Amino acid sequence: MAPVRVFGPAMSTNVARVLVCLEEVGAEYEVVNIDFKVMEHKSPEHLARNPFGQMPAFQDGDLLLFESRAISKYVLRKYKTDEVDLLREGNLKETAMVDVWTEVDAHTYKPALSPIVYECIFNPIMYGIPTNEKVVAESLEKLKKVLEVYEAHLSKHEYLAGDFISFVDLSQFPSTFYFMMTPHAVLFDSYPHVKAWWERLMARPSIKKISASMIPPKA
Ligand code: GTB
Repeated sequence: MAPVRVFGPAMSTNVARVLVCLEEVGAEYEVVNIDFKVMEHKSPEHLARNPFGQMPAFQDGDLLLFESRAISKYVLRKYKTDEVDLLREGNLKETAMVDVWTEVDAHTYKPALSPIVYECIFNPIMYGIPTNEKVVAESLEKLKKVLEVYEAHLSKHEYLAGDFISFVDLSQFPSTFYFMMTPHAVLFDSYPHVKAWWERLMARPSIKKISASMIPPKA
């Protein structure tokens, strides 16, 4: 059977989210690069895969999907085994905690952290646009409030949804990885349980492998 296909560059955070899930479950997959710089994501071919002209898109036979969290969940369900169940769907309470922290990731953590990544990494390195320090300062204040909650939570649990690795931890890896490349990475030193959680994630073979292909190209 043909391997599943992921459309988009690994250096894109939403693509990396899907790739790390594919690695965790040991699936065979193919990455089809989509060239940002020539706006290939807005081409008719890519719009047929993702009508919003965004990355990633995903293909499994005649099934086409977009939205990285939905794709990741499809992957984790398709390749789930008794040993690897990263959505914890066999346990109602654990699934609920995965859902809670997936919402936190999408609506609280990422919105606080992403502007810092754009301003300090993507804009200056890829597009030669200088960092807007006002945006960074405002986002850092928001991020500190989020990290205070994470610190309290991770002082009681090894991972976000409980004492088990799950999709939500993997989901937060791509933007956190880029944040750790910014001059503001030292912020995590003030939150020792968050820092230890991050180090546990970075020790995973799946994350080591995908993060190696996430270095942004220079403008
Ligand atoms: N909710 C969607 C999902 O989770 O899949 C969001 C998808 C999304 O925003 N994808 C981005 C995209 O396609 C790429 S990942 N943006 C183009 C567009 O919206 O037109 C985020 C990203 C953006 C930019 C860089 N960069 O400059 O290097 C890297 C990563």
